[in-house]
Amino acid sequence: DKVTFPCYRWLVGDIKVEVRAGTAKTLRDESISQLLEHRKTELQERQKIYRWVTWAPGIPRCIDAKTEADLPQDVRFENEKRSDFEQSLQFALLELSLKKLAIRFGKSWNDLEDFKRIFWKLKSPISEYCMEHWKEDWFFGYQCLNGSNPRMIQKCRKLPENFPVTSDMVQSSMAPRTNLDKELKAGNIYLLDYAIMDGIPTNTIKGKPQYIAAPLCLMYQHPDEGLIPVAIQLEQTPGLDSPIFLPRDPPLAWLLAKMWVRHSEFQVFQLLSHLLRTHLVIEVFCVATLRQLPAVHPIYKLLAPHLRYTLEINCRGRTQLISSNGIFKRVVSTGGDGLLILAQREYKVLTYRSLQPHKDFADRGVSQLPKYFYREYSLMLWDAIHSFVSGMVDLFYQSDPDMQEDQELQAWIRDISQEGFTELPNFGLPSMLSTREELSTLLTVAIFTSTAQHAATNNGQFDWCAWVPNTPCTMRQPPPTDKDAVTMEMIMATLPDVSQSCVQMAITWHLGRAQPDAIPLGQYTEQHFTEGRAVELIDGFRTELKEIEDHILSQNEGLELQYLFLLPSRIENSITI
Ligand code: OYP
Repeated sequence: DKVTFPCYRWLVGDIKVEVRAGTAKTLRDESISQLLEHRKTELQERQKIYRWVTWAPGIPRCIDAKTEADLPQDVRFENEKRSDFEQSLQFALLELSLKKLAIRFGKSWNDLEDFKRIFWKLKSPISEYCMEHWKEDWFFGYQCLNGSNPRMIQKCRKLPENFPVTSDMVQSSMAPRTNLDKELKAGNIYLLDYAIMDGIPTNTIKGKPQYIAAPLCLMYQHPDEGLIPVAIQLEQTPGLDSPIFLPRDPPLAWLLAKMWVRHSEFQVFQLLSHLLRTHLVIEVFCVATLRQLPAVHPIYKLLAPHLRYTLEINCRGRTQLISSNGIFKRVVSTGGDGLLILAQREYKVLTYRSLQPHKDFADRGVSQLPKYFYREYSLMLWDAIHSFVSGMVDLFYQSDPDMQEDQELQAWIRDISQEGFTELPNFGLPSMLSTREELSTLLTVAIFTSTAQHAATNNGQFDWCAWVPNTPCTMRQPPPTDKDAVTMEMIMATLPDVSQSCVQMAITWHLGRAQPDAIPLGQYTEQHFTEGRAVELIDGFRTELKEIEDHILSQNEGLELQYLFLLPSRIENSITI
């Protein structure tokens, strides 16, 4: 009898050796008692080394490891990745300390133009474009659709009660022969609402308080100008101290109001869209998969490539980025208690639905917005991943009962919903899988989030944040209350100082740049599957990705501002940074 072997991996010195002979098997396919035994011990071993821990209450649980050094070798960075990560960070930080010195011994820091003096060497075509155009209203609108946080904008059918914009206020922004009421009815009005920022405690940096606002911003889909902001209120409670800023106000007042919106955007983008909704969500899948699925299990084989390096980067994030003396504490307004409270608020309202792009766009009412490249491409990618994953699921489970009976799989989903996403009664993910379609959707969420969604949020961060006034990480003065009193002096006193700006540039460069050892979406370098039909499905998936690649490239040809963050060849197969 031919015996098929489970996956073996071991270390020779520092080198990981893998042998993946054998076909994928669910529990019921396993007939040899020795191999059944092996499956059991493998899981027992893994559950001993991969344990859940509550790093902080009210956010997803994560891997029990104080630092990355506590992680088993199997899930650590390989040497090349580690030295590159550490060197790139050193390089960026050194670069910027030189800049700081240059400025300290140079002229003073008193005009927006001065930001140019730290804007050398580390730059990119989009960040330079941003420096030229960041003041323009259409560019502000463009970033709501195709910037780093393309999930904030929502349809506005009725003005919120706490945002008393009148028709008169915005009339001069409207196209001829229309008004706010008509446009609300026509579905051309949208909203950015940062209510979640309201009352978040602020950081104190070198003894100086930092400031946070909770803006509302009304957007209009103008027939000629595209999506533009038409009114901004910086606090949730209207009143004399929180005027509604308009494009026809003194230019510096309107500009500062937009900067305040973009400052909220920095926080929501980095902590909620990026950290919580990609890194931390995927970590739950990492831990559950390692604990509950043996390496021969088809779902383990399917997911493993999409979970590579995520535990280590998240450990590094917890110790160096969001820890009590990390980067956030040192330079960001939400550093300290703020970031956790913000993440907890978002976690409370996090839904499984919102991780599924078709549903998310429908719920936000943004399906009609033109030139929403993020929407178009992410739907294509979702569909391609979903059809690939469904093929795989149908290959290994002939029927729904077949899947229901897989005890390992059911333990896996229980681990995800009960151990990972704890304290989340309204998340909407069942703790038992009944149909193959439910399984395919769940796997598509995991793969889409660890690939496309992470690329869309992570990869543009340098492009959109390097020109600091466009997306400031902190604000050093309170929001303006008097439109006529806004001066350049006040703007410079509000924006991040030289050293905060330098750190923002260094870290976003470090995280946003292309990774040297990246494995692109759909490229499976370790051959987990050997079955003919599985290999065919992988090939089919790659062909679809190639078509999406060509489509995106041809659609972007000649565009002044290209949207290439979702180009399949630039999407990594897992969250590694
Ligand atoms: C880990 O010590 C990560 O310099 C980034 O974290 C940077 C370091 C370590 C090194 C920090 C050091 C990655 C995982 C993650 C995540 C998502 C959130 C990213 C937020 C980036 C914020 C940039 C802040 C600029 C001021």
